Amino acid sequence: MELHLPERRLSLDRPLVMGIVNATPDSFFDGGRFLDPQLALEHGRRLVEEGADLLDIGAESTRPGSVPIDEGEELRRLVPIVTALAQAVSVPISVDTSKAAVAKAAIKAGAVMVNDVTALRGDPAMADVVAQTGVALVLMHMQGTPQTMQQAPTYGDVVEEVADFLAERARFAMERGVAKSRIVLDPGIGFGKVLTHNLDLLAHLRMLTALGFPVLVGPSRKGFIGQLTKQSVEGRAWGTAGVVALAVEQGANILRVHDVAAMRDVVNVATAISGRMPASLREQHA
Ligand code: HH2
Repeated sequence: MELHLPERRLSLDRPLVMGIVNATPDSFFDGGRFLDPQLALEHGRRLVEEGADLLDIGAESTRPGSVPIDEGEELRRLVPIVTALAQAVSVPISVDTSKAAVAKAAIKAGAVMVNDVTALRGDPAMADVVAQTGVALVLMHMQGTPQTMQQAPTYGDVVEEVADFLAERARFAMERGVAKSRIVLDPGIGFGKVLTHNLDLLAHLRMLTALGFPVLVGPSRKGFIGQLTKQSVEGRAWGTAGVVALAVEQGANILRVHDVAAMRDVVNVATAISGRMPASLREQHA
């Protein structure tokens, strides 16, 4: 399987690690650390040195209860960082935004993927921006909005509902001109889900990979890991490692994480054991 980007194809023969760069004052883990473009640039560079296959740059927190920011502020935070990182690193750059104008400016600055946590429901102009520029697109499931999503999330069968939603959003994107080879699906761990919803989705990730699109999973240091381990955000790397290993075993293609060096190792080991190591690498180790 390959993911098509504007000027290159990204092989999905092995699972990829996407490193997170949050240029926000309020993200739940790294808020305030990389708001300064120079610090964000250094952080992104470090993540690539640690083995990130892609970077995801966001300027608006979507943690539960977060306050939306306006377009001007998002552009001010994001564009300098995308510009600097696109020149500094050779891995593809994704932008975590739901606003078409922000996506457009970030693509002009060098981004080749749009990570839209609203799955094209947030801004009616987003589908055209993605289709016309030929960038890749992450469609994520979320019940409600970040402001309200954790108040009382309810599902009949969470796995079936998320799979149906993602299949419908992929159809919508394709109707609007986004090529199938550019679409990635994401169950949206922690977005309008209680602990059991997250666990059901992670245990049945195969139901999502069966839809025929690459699957991205973003469990990094999230609240459900805190519930299971009783750890604060700072102490959730090991819990994240557990999720990442099992997600690889279940067929996940892209793991979105804060701790690239550690999760690179977790992904490599889980990839080998689950029989997903590319043939060329297997031969080297034979
Ligand atoms: N999770 C977060 C943000 N963006 N995008 C996708 N596709 N999937 C995810 O699971 C996902 C996402 C939340 O994590 P983080 O960016 O660390 O926090 P914040 O939203 O507070 O900036």
